[in-house]
Amino acid sequence: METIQTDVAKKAAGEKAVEFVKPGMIVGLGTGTTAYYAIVKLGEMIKEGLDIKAIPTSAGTLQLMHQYGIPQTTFAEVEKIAVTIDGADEVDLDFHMIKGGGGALMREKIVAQASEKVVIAVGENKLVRHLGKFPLPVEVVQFGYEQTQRLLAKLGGPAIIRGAAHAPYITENENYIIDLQLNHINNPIELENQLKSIAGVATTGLFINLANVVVVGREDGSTTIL
Ligand code: ABF
Repeated sequence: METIQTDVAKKAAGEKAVEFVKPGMIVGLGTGTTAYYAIVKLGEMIKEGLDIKAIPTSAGTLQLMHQYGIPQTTFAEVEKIAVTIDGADEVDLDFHMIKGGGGALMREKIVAQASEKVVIAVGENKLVRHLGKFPLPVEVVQFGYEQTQRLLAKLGGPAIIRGAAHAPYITENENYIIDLQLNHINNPIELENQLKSIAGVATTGLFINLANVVVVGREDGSTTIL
C-alpha cells in the first residue's frame, strides 16, 4: 500500500514538472522512478506536436527516450540545456540535495551544471531539514578505492562500497560508489569541498545550489511548486 501511495506522489510531481518544458527547448532528463513519469508525459506531448530534444542522464533514461519517442541530442551538438527535470533522494531547506541513490550521479551532475533551470520532482517524503539520513553516494575511481574508502570513513560515518565486496557495483563511467552514512550533514558546502579534495573521488551525490525549482508531489495527487 505504501509503495502505491508513494508512486502517486512521484507521478504527480513528475507530470507537473514537465510544465516547465516549452517548444524548441533542449531538455535534460533525469534518472529514477519520478523522472520516469516526466519522460512518459513528455512522450505524450511530443506525440501531440511538442518539438524538443533531450540529453539523458543514464542508459536507462536513453532507453526510455527511445521507447517514448523523445529525440536525443548530445553535448557535441549543444552547449546549454534550457531545463532539466530530475528526481532526488533528499532536498533540504536551501535546495541542496543528495542524489545518486540510483547510481547516475555523475551524469546527473554534468547535466544539471549545464542547465539554465533545474526542476527537481520529488514526493514530499524527500524534503528534509538536514541532509544525511539517506547515505551519501560518492563516486570513486577504481584505482586505490580501498584508500579512498579509508579517507571517506574519517568523515564521520561508515563508508560502504556499493554492491558485493568481491563484485562492487560499477557505474556507467566505470567507477565504484561508496555510500557514506553520515545521518546529519551540518554543512553541505564544507563537506562537498572536503570530498572534492580527495584525489580518488570522481564526483559526489551532494548537489549544492543546483536546484532552481522543487516540485513536491503528495499522496493525494496534489503538487506544490517551491
Ligand atoms: C535520481 O533518481 C537520483 O539522483 C536519485 O537517486 C533518484 C531518485 O529516485 P526516485 O525518483 O526513483 O525516488 O534522480
